[in-house]
Amino acid sequence: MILQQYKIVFAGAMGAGKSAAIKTISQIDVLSTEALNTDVAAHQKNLTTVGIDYGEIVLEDDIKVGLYGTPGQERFNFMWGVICKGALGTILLIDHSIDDPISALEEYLATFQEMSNNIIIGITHVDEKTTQTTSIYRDWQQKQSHNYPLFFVDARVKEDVLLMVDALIANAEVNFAH
Ligand SMILES: Nc1nc2c(ncn2[C@@H]2O[C@H](COP(=O)(O)OP(=O)(O)OP(=O)(O)O)[C@@H](O)[C@H]2O)c(=O)[nH]1
Ligand SMILES: [Mg+2]
Repeated sequence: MILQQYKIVFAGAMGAGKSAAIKTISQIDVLSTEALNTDVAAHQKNLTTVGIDYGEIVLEDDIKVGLYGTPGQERFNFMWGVICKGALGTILLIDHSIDDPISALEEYLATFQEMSNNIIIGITHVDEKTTQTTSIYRDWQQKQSHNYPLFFVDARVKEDVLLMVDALIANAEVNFAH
């Protein structure tokens, strides 16, 4: 029997791995809205999400989780608020291999803080970058008044994505249960 149903949002910039993360853990065929990428200046990849990705996973205790992926491109930012409505929280994915991941993190965090008070940060593509150290995130966290849980993950790895989903649900249970 399905006892509870949650909605979780995957957010973050183009190519961070939102669609990949949903495909990695979804137990149903993902409903995706990927189209040919015409913005190669922003990212080289072939496909980009232009609507909503949707997947589902049933966790222990029969908790059914709807997985919603946002389109990363700024031109679709009008959709972000709509997708976040009623969500348990947001998993914000940041691509470590881009030029200035801290600026991207700050920008996306500022935007999604307006729509969600339960946020988990996932730093992706860590395996790709050798020149930039991951200690930039620890330094950044030390300057913040509010510390969001932050994980180094690979969106293609099931355990990594599930770790973030579990953290988001645990966070909601601890902070927003009353
Ligand atoms: N090497 C590496 N590749 C990754 C990692 N995470 C995701 N990827 C790959 O990076 C690409 C990310 O693409 P998407 O999942 O389409 O990115 P997205 O965030 O949905 O992007 P938009 O829909 O364009 O906003 C995919 O090819 C993934 O397989 C990672 O940690 N390391
Ligand atoms: Mg996508």
